[in-house]
Amino acid sequence: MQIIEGQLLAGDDQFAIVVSRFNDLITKRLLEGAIDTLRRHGLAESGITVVHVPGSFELPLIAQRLAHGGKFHAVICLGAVIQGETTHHEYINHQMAGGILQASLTSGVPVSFGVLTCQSMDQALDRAGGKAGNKGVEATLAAIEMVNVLRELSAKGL
Ligand code: INI
Repeated sequence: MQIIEGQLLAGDDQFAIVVSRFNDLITKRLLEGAIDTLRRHGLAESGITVVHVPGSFELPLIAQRLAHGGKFHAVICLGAVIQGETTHHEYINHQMAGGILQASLTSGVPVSFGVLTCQSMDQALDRAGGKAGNKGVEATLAAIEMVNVLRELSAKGL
């Protein structure tokens, strides 16, 4: 039996973080969590690039460009979509999530999904460093692990 796992070491890799300005009370906290997690897992400052975009709807285009550019080992997308009185959020969520996945699948580069999709600001605060953790940390750990899973697969010729 062979078991392949990715270590949680960021080492000399290059990570891009794409973060939405919309709901920046929340996204600033996601960004802090993401940067702190990269540092704690051994990444040098020179390995971190942060790109700001207006809203979550804009995340896929920039993620796709960065993932296809050949400079980054992974891209971390951060945003917060909070339900309003209309169905606007549904259109953003579906297209944005699909676009982020597409950026990853078409490039072969891990693009992680650190976007909160909540019913209220309180739910978002809970998930941006509050009692339910920090989605930015979670998405960053997933990105680090995926970089290393892909590296392990390549090392084994798989
Ligand atoms: N963008 C968000 O990131 N979160 C939201 O909650 C949100 N809402 O609710 O409208 C939002 N809208 C902006 C959107 O992402 C685009 O920036 C805008 O439509 C321009 O393309």
